Parts: sequence; structure tokens; C-alpha cells
Amino acid sequence: QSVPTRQIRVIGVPLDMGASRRGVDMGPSAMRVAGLEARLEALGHRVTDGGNIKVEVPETQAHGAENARYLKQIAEICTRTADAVLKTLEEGMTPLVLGGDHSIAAGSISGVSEFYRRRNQNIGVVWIDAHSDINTPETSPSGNVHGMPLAALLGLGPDLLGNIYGYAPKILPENTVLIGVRDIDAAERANIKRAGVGEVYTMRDIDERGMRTVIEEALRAAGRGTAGYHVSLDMDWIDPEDAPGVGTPVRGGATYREAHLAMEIIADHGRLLSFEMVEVNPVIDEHNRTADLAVELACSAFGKKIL
Ligand code: EXY
Ligand code: MN
Ligand code: MN
Ligand code: MN
Repeated sequence: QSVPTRQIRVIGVPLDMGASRRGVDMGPSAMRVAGLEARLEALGHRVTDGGNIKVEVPETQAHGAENARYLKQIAEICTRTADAVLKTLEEGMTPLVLGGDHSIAAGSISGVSEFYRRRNQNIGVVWIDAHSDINTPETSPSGNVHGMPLAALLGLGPDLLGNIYGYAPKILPENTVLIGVRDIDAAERANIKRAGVGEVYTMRDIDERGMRTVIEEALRAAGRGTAGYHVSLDMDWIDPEDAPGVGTPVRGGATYREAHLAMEIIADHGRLLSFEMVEVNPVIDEHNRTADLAVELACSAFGKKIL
């Protein structure tokens, strides 16, 4: 198998302060245990592990305002994540970020966005998730910050999370695409409109039009006029049947093969700038199979072919 060789740096972010259910802080470890580095190296990539970003234990922290618990700590952790991602890109490597809850995307995407901003380029974002993660503290029904990163990145707030490197927004709505959503709050619907998110593909779109058509269209929008795109893969996108170990499972998700096909097409397009996998929860997983699937999907996204 010959795929273009990349130098990949793994960056773990063992954070679960953005979720109310505990356990996704163990996600990076579970994906490493599933053989992430060796399995990517078997494809011909050079992989180094940059270790974990420093994350405080929530038991030692005060959670602050109820409408965005641990926001201050999460913003600090996201800033450290952004710096690590930025440094990785400056060293010519592809960041592979392991969550952790999805609030870490506010950090990883800020890092990618900053790297390309310094080169006068924009980036696209391919957000693959059962949820739209576009609440603000004002609209959030839960106060869980993992439901807010996309709002922060698009400049809707919370500012503490959106203003890493001192400016917002980090990404353009027309180059932001949502894929696989099936659980959107009423206020999030309004926020999607208000932000002007370019393209939203629900599970119904995938059912009716097929994964191939949807992903091709989405990648085209994310890639239009950009340096390429960051892929943020929330494992709760996949049906709980195949990915039971996630923080917030929702029935009716992508099948095993649909998920692989999407990743395979991403690899074919060759415009992936950075990749992240989030919300793996080993506490409720079955024999690490959700982490194992995450590693499989990373392999597909980084060019593994069946034949
Ligand atoms: N929309 C709900 C909330 O804001 O609380 C649920 C968010 C779940 C977020 C998961 C990680 O994608
Ligand atoms: Mn290695
Ligand atoms: Mn999410
Ligand atoms: Mn989700």
C-alpha cells in the first residue's frame, strides 16, 4: 500500500470537564492502547507521540458559573492545545489530536487556524458529530462546554474559548460543514442560522442521498478557497451499536461501513490538514472496541485501503 507518507504527531488532551458524564479523559489512553501509533506506522507514516497536554483533575477545581462549568480551565487547556497544534504544524507535521471531550476542538482548531492565518490563508472545518455543538452559555440547556466549541470558533461565544490568540472568529461559516447531526437543540438551530453555517448534513441527508454524495459535497464546501480542512470526529456520530463507548450516545448514527467510507474519501481528497477524535469513553465501552474503531477510522482517514 502506498499512501503519501506523513509525519504525524499524536497529541492527547485528557479532558472531561466539558461533559457531565465522567470518563472521556481516559480516551487518549484507550486509543493508544488500541495501537494507534503502530497501526499508522504500518501504513508507512512516521508517527511520534507528543504525550498529553497538562489537564487538571476536576476534583481540584471550582467549576464556576453553572451555564458554562469549568469554562476558565477549559479555555486554558484549549490554549495549551492550540499552542501544541501550532508548533506541530510549524515543524511540518500533521497533528492527530486525541480527546477528551469535544470542547478541546476550540483549542486544536484555533491552532490550525492561527498557523494558516499567519500565511494569509483560511481553513475549512469538517465537523462530524451527532450534535451540532453550537450552544453558547446563554442558550445551553446543560452548561456543558462540550456543547459549545463550534459556537466559540464561529465567534458566537463564549469569548474565553473563542478568543484564543486574541481574536475571533477563527473559522468562516461558509467553510464549516456539519455531518451526521441528529440531535440539535432548538436554540442551536437558531445559532446555526445566525452564524450562517454553510452546509449541514443530517442523518436523513445521509440516508436519502448516500454517504458518498454527502461527504463529497461537504468536502467541496470545506475546501473551497481554503488551505484545506481540519476534521473533527466525534465518535458519537457512529451508531451506538458500533460505538457504545461514548459520552453522549444517540441512536440512528452512521454505520461501520459508512464511517469508513467517509474517512476513505477524506484520504482520497488529500486535503486533510489535521485530524482529531473525541468523546471516547472507556468507562462505558465494551472491551475498548470504541477506541479500537476510532483507531481504524484514523487509519482510513490516513490512507489505509482495503486493496
Ligand atoms: N446539545 C446538548 C448540550 O449542549 O448540552 C448536548 C451536547 C452534547 C455534545 C456532545 C459532544 O458532542
Ligand atoms: Mn513512532
Ligand atoms: Mn461533539
Ligand atoms: Mn456529539
